[in-house]
Amino acid sequence: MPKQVVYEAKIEYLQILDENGKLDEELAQDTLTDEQVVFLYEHMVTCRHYDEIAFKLQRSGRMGTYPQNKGQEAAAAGSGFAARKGQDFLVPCYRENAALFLHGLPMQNILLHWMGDERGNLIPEGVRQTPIAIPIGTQMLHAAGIAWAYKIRKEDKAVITYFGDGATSEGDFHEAMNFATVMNAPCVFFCQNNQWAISVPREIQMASETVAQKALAYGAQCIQVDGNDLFAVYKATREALERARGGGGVTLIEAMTYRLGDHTTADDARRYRDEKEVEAWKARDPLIRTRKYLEARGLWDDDKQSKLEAKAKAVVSEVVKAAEGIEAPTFEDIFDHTFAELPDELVRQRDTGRTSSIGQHPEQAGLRV
Ligand SMILES: Cc1ncc(C[n+]2csc(CCOP(=O)(O)OP(=O)(O)O)c2C)c(N)n1
Ligand SMILES: [Mg+2]
Repeated sequence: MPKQVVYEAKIEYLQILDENGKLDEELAQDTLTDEQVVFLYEHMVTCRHYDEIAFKLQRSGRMGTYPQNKGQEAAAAGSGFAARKGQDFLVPCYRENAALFLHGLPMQNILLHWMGDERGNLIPEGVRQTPIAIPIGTQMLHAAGIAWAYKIRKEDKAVITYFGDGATSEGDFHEAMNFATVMNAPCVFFCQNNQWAISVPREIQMASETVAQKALAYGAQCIQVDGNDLFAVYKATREALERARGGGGVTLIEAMTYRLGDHTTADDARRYRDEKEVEAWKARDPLIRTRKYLEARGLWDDDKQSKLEAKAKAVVSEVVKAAEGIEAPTFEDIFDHTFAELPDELVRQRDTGRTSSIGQHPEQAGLRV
């Protein structure tokens, strides 16, 4: 008997707004309105300014490390905009500021986080997102669990989780994909493939040609999109979320983008990255592309740009003031946010400022037991 083909697949790539700001009108139908594109452009410019200021805060010793989002704003903003605020749940990594702010995270929270202040991780009531995740990959498991809970509760909601290309080489990614697909949980996996995992380029980190195809092994749907194209990102994400909410399964979206900055402020990408590659991607900058599109439609000009930049400056300056102006944390704060009822041992630690849990005998430390 001749061999048979038991599985065949193709991966689609979606681009709607090309690098010159030209739109494919047919594909763009039923996507973003002019008003929405203007709104998202303004948001992306504000986020870019925020990113630059965060970088300066670190350089001037006013903040710890910071991972710049620069270059990836369309991937974050377009996908975040496709999720329904206050309903769908965002489970981020650390390069999705634009999505998190769209869903109501106060902008100072991210600065506080990187200033080492735990209050930056306090998500306000009603804002549906987890704090940013620095351990690579862990958040995807949380996303699969949240999505499963939505399914069990029969809630008409979906989850979108963000991660990088490097994270798909972690076991957590595979476990989360397997769990979400087996449970048919309403979960969208959004990979920001920015081509690098610190100093490791995609091609020496994985042997698969695309990240998207990893979905096939788990029975998920997948698509690769131009991650610097607001329209493509928005369309693919909205469709994936709608499908997920309707019980239609899990989707892995691979957004092709680029990290224009260093990995973090602790890195110097010039040591391992070819400047020509960076220059090529600068030409695909999502902000430049979106602006070209708006200008061609008569919706944007230099005057609007300078007004926007002034506004972005003012907004970010207030945010920095809020982050730096917050009262100093108290010693007791570290006991406050984990337990509903503090165990006796921790009550003792809080009240005495001393521990007996690392080998100190309470009596030696002069503590009451
Ligand atoms: C579990 C774990 N292993 C290693 C690290 C160190 N680390 C921080 S970022 C990073 C690379 C992540 O690359 P990618 O997933 O592509 O995200 P990107 O930073 O490019 O957005 C690594 C290995 C970590 N934070 N957590
Ligand atoms: Mg990466």
